Amino acid sequence: MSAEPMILTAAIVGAETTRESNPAVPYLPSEIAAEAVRCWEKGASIVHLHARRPDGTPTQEAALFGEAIELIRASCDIIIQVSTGGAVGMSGEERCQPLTLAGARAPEMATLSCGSVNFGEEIFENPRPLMRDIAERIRAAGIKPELEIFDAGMMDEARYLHRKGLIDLPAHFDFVLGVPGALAAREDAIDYLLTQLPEGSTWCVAGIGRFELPMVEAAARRGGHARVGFEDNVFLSKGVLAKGSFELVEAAADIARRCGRRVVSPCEARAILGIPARA
Ligand code: KMH
Ligand code: ZN
Repeated sequence: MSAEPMILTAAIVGAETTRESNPAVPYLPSEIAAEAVRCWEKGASIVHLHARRPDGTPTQEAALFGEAIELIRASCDIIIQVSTGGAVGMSGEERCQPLTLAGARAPEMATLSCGSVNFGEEIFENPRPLMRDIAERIRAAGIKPELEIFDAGMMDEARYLHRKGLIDLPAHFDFVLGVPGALAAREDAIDYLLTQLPEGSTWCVAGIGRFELPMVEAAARRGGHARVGFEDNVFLSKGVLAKGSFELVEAAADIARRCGRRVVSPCEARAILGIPARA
């Protein structure tokens, strides 16, 4: 019997990590695209995208996402997932700009945060009207959502969105664990969230900071998928900066294989997630 497939997502930019914490954080579309391709070479089948201005400040400007997406697609078939979370303090309108991209620049997936949460010393605001609005826009664009779960009650909010007819279930969930102020990166947190997972759903874990790689192993052992990259963590090991998110993808792929999992291609990941195949 062949090993159970495992999808690796590379979150290579984010909105918070800067070159002060790791000089290899990509800012320009060309840098973002080159890093996405390196991650694909190491086994990532999804890239989770944010955008930056040349000075590193976060932006959700569609043109910058579009430029990066075109460059990525010129080199590989990795699944493109855009952020609708953006950065703390952005308006809903601002956050949703990448959903307007069409044709060769259209994303295949987009994140949908399932509630507000303390985010370090700040608040990542996702009041219900905004959450419903973003869900509606993702649906209208024909994009597969990834439901971002930062805290336990967000599993209930996912079901609320389903009752409102705004998302389909089963769905794909991302448990983002270890954000200061939110649900901790602990194995028992994953186990609880799994008791709340709608039947037939797929799930991924993104561990923040030093919990990133341990959470890959926890997910691998439980049949889940995993996300790594500079958005969540910039260290390969204690005190050792990663040269790029690609090194974290490589480490995650090693962990997956050691746990008896098979790291899948974007093509197989599309089939698992119910995303149409690309020509
Ligand atoms: N930057 C965080 C405030 C997402 O991409 O959907 C939100 C975030 C979530 O990164
Ligand atoms: Zn993000």
